[in-house]
Amino acid sequence: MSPASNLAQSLLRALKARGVAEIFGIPGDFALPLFKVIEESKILPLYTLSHEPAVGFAADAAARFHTRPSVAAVTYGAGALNMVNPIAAAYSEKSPVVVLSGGPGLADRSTGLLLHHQAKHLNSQFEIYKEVTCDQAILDDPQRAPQVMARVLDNCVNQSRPVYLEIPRDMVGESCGPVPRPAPMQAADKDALNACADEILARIQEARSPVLVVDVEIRRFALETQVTQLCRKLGIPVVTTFMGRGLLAGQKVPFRGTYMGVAGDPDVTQLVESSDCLLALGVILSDTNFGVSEKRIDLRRSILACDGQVTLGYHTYANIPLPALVQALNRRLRKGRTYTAPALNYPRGLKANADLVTPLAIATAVNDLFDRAERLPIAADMGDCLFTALDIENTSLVAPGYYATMGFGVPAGLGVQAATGRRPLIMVGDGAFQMTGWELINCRRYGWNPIVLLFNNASWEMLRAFQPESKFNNLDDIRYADLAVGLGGRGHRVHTCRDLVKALGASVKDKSCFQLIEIMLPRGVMSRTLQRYVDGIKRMRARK
Ligand code: S1T
Ligand code: MG
Repeated sequence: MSPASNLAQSLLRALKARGVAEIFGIPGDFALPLFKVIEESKILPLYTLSHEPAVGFAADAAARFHTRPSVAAVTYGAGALNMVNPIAAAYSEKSPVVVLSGGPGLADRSTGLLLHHQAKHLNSQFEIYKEVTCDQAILDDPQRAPQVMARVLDNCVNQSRPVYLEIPRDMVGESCGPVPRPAPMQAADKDALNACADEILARIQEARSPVLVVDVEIRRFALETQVTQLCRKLGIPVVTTFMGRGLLAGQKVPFRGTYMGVAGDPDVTQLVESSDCLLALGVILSDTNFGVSEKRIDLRRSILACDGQVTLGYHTYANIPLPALVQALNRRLRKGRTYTAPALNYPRGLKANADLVTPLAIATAVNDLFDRAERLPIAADMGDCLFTALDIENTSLVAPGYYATMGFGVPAGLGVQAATGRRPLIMVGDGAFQMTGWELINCRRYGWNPIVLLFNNASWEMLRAFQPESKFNNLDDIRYADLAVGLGGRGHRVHTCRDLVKALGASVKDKSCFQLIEIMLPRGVMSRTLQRYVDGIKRMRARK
């Protein structure tokens, strides 16, 4: 238990005790007292950005890389309601973001006047955040606050989902007791856990072609080491989902690639869709993960371990947390089958010639860069840049692979650098860059120097792929590279593979500021994965 302090200090200490390492935020009058304590207490570093969506995306990406919560602090109404979309993405993709919002004080609530920043009711914001968080509270009672904070923050950690805390501005300075220490996840029932683990291994033993599918919960609960061990012991083929891209990167496991149904590598699709026993660990059963499949996967023959339970065919074991299950499986297993995965052939060796750049050339150039220089963590936005990332060797990556919101890329990259100190590679389309690319103006203040690959096809190309006749998909060519200097960075506009290799080389060397590599792509040219994705969707729709 830590020394008594005011409510905001108790909250900051409780966040730190749960592994939080930074706060992203934009203040406002309802949040000024809170931000004053954040800045003056120095309990956690504060990074202010320029627009609330970016605050949410940065905190989300930081939480994903930390595998621990991060914080998005905003003001009431105009701030918090501007951040609902990123928090919805964090909810869907199981990212533990703590939303701190300043709020009207008791005095504000009793004037009888409608308050600035207020929507329909004074609690409209609280009600709205109920839809995108797993727990919420307004800290309007300093006596009860420590227990309430502990409950909400522990739910954030144990469910790996966003939570919402509103701090009325007149509560910030109230003296408040220390917050109880973090409470661990509810333990599984021993017998149920043993029965579940035994049944899983029996099914795998009986199966002709079992396959292990790994997804985001494995990262969220920091289980990659244990799952790597499990992969080696099981000795069966391993694939990630689209959302799980980047998992087990660099680990010596029988990794076959990323399952993407009709959009993916046909060998991987065949492997997964013909398996008679899929062990899916920590999966999100989403359309982007499993919906684009030629032959619907028979989930009755699958073992689904997610959301703290395990479903096998028609029955479910409740309250089996994934960490406990992976531990139980590892404890039972000695070295099992041996399975050697065929080497994965990622494109390499881009010719620095006058050929126009294509998405595949970008992936090839990045693989060459990672081989030559250093492997950078990737933050990708929604658009063909994300599908292009499938041709980049499996590396640590954050992207909105399921919720699929644009605007994630640039702020997420800033969040990754703030959280890890590592230089990120950001991949973003021109449409998405128009939404949150401006956040690069915050790099100089914090010494961030991302390398940004901007796919400039002057188009909402992913939409054009589905509806080519629509003119509204045409965007103007803004010459983004020319803007870079004004934003505090350096710009490179490239048309040919030679330009691209040169710009990447120069960018890796120049660590003094962000590098904006604007890659000109003709409309209608897309990555092979997006092409397969679009063709597959069209085929499936035509069949209906
Ligand atoms: N608004 C937001 C915030 N997120 C979205 N995903 C969309 C709208 C819909 C949408 C797409 S893909 C896409 C839009 C507008 C175009 C993306 O354009 P750009 O960033 O330039 O990338 P590219 O040209 O590679 O497609 C998905 C289907 O929902
Ligand atoms: Mg575009």
